[in-house]
Amino acid sequence: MRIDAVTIFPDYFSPLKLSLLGKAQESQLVSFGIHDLRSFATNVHNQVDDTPYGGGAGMVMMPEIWGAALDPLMTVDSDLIILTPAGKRFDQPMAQSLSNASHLVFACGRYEGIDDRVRQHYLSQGFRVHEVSIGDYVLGGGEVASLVMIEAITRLIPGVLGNPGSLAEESHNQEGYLEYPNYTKPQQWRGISVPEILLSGNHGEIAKWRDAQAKARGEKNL
Ligand code: 6GU
Repeated sequence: MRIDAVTIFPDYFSPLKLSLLGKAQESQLVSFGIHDLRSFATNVHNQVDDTPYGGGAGMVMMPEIWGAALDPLMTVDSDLIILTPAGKRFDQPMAQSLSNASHLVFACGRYEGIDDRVRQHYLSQGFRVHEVSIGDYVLGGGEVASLVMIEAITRLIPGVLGNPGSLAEESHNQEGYLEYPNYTKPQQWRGISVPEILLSGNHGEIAKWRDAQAKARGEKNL
């Protein structure tokens, strides 16, 4: 998979070289391109935003500059993802679906967002365009949201996780129940014992116990 991101803060993406994402890149399962929106600015101040038509607080990112940055990236294989708190909420099914894409382009809005004609234009040209939010709170921009999405999506690409068994166990849980609590050595820590059932070797009973625990955890969060 190819992933491009357009941002006025390319440094936000330096964590892509770490850990799972760094390894995925080394093994050529994914490649990243980070593009500085400001390099497409045309006026002397390298301005990328302007005041909103209709008035109001904040600034809106200008469409010409986004067009200049996105045109060379978009192909028939591309999905354009526009990060905005007003977008559709990112979740595991969306991550699953986007993990089958061949090219993702993340447009990281700042300020009050990107002039809506950018979305309208690429949609009208037949591109797949998704406005996405990662949750009901407001961030300073789409960079951190892009990182969240990139990590969730990339780990679903076959070969990225060292142990594919961890993906199989997650899909067992797709009704929305969170994972059961986990334990490792030592068997006693600060007076707290590992639940007896996990030492029993009875895999059927262990699976039942874990399902019940996962359910109880899930209900706590509803
Ligand atoms: Cl994608 N952008 C911003 N600015 N805030 C957010 C968000 C995105 N998702 C949740 N909050």
